[in-house]
Amino acid sequence: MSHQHTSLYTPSLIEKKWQDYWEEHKTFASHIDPSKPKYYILDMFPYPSGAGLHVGHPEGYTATDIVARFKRMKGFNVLHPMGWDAFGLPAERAALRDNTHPAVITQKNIATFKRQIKALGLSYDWSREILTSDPSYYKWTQWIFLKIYEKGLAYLADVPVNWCPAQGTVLANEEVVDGRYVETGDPVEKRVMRQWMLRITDYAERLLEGLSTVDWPLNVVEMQKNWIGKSSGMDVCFSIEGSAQELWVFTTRPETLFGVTFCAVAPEHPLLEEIVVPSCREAVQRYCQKTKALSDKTRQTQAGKTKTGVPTGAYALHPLTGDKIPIWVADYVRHDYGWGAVMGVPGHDLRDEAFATTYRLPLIKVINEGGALVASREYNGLKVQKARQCIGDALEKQEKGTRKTTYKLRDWLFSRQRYWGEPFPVVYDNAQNVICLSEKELPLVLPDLDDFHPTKDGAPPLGRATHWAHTSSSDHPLLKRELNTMPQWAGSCWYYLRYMDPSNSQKPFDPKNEQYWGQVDLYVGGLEHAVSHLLYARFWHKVLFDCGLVSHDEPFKKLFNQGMILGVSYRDAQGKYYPSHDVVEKDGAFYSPKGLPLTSAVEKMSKSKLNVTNPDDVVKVYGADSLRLYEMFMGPLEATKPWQTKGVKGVNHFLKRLWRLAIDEKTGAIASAITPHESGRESCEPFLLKAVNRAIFDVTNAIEALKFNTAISHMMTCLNVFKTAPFIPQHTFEKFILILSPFAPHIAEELWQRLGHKDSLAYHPWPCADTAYLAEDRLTMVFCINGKKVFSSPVADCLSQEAATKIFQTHPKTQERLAQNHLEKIIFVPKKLFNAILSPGGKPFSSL
Ligand code: ANZ
Repeated sequence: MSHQHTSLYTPSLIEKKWQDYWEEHKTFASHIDPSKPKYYILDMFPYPSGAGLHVGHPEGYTATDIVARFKRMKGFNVLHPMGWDAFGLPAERAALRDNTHPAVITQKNIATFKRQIKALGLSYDWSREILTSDPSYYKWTQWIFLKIYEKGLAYLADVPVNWCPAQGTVLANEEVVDGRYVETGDPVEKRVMRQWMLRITDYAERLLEGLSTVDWPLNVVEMQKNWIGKSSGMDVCFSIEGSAQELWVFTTRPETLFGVTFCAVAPEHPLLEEIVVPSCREAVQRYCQKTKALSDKTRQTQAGKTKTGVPTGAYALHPLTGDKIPIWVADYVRHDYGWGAVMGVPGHDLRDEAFATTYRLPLIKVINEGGALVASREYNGLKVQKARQCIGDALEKQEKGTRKTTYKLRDWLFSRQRYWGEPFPVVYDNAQNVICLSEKELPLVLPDLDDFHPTKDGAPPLGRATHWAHTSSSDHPLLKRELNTMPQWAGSCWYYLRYMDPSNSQKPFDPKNEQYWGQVDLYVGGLEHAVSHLLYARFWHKVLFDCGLVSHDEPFKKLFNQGMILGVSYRDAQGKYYPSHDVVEKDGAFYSPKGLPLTSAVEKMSKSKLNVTNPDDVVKVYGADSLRLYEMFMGPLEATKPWQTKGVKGVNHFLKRLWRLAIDEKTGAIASAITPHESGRESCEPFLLKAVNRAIFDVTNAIEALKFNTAISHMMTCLNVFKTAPFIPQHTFEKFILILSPFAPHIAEELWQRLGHKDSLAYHPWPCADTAYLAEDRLTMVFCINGKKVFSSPVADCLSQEAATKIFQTHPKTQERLAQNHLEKIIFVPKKLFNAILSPGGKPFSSL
């Protein structure tokens, strides 16, 4: 017997068979086809790490694969590509650890990733595969950089940078959290260096506005808004008593101006030296020394902590009243925001209140509970909005203030002192002028380096490529190359565009292709990219839009974040971890093989906790279809949830039951319970039709809503009904196979073929639910007149009194009595009884 007719459910045989079939038939290759609507579905492409795929990858990939397969069956022309985000620090760090060249390690890791991904039966169009570290790709990353430069959006500047000594490079603000590099936790310090910067701040407003045109999770929209950090407010000027200097502050709440009881400046404030009075000088100096030594992080994360400060002895003059206001120096005032100074309003600002409480400064309420101004002279009684406007006008008129919008977003630091990245396509002449390479000089290929380690002093490692680093042209005998490289985010800023036309050697992509494929319709990936990648890519996209190179100004129409998959870890009292397969469970408690009691915890998967699940192992034992089903059945896609191998067994069991239902155990042919189309028996089984139509309806809706776990339970319910039937019309059974196919494509293709079909089901039209079978279960309601039954009628579960009255009123058996009698009242017992109390004479029922 050929393996095609294996009689037991053997994923290892059928899965490989179908993966080969799809590859050989190029089943998922996509081409521009104007006769079909397009659907572009994208995964955040992985950086191919040495660890290979973890179970978090297939979560998002399966979800997008289900949608891709579903949309094809729905008649869409689907673009569903995959590629590799290979440049950047993570790959280089791995190469350093392994003592291998990053190019070599990247190729090796990609091979593993690709093998693993292919083993999952994901329907990617592999002909569109891209690699960001390939010169044929980064040629165009360099080309886009030049476009950005031509638009005046890239510039060199001596800037304070986040210098990470451990990594030997600078980092972008987005890569630093709490004073540490987010990837490694290495501390980061401030340094001034000459760097390439991208003017993302020019796009702050549009990056904000665009968020209202996309269908993104609210939390991501919120995170981007916060990162951009727009505040509308005013710069307000306080004169300083006995000084020609002015103290400027930025406030978002000018209406609270009459509640100002102090001003505070940051320890770095430039005026401090000058305004501090002699008796306070020493204390101020000591205070400043102390706070400046603290990192930004400690200073800013003390939201709950007591605020500290010391008086300067100087006074500011209130811009509208001329009242004297003490000036303090305080560490909760940031030197890098606004003017590095605040007007303190303890009555309405929590930080100011905390400060005022500590130092017994007065607190004045200037807005009452009704939202109207008090203690604010001629502005008393005005509502907040109005007061903001009037006080703003007054300040502007007296030249004591100007309205202003500020953003927290800073320009994007775009140079790295690392090897494994895109070289900048520019050279410098003797006078340090920037000269752009011409298009025909691209790609500027990254030179091979034996020693690509970062240097101790921050000099870029490309300086070691001495031949490469110096060049010349007809006009310039001596040119120096830029030795910094681009950050790892560069390649991912436009990869979704390259997929549309991956092998174009003349252009990054043909406008025709871009016009056809348009926006990414659905983009799925982890929440860790909420700000960085998704902000950078939107920025580049808008620049490309302004260059007329793309037709939409937002790249990703709908975004969805998959939740994190956690692992269950077990450890003993000594803190030693045990792998789950060594753990013995007894009466709900866990023990080591030697009987030590263990505690279990649900945590991020990590090698050191021995709680990592490798998808390869799951596929080996249960098959890819079971892995896919389980990844989707664990819970809502967006939820954080723990991996449980028990659950894989559960969905595997579901597939085995399906197999046993369809396949004759002895022959491997279709079981006799699946009756062919011509048998004429199909109409006899309304409960099967009901079950399958309900499943089609519910699964369709669930996929559209990305609720894959509920889709699977609907299919389980349907299979349970099938199991009770003595026979299942092939027709009906096939519909089930079709709706299962996006989730478990291998078993679906196999059964489909054994049912006699020649072609893959990948483009078979998605079944349509017959709504006639969707009606609620019917009940029987008794209709009475004066307590005596007149007739009974089958009704829907949820029948209302109005609908029951209609049935009663139009029934032939009630017509005569209704015409002669008067309705007193109706007694309605939902689902059971309708009783009309009639009495002779009076108005006929119908006129009520
Ligand atoms: C007076 C006031 C009264 C304020 C009130 C708030 C509430 P966002 O919205 O984040 O832009 N501020 C200004 N510069 C600051 C600095 N360098 N360090 C710390 N705080 C600073 O915040 C703007 C508000 O933050 C400003 O509005 C100012 O306090 C404070 F009931 O002014 B406000």
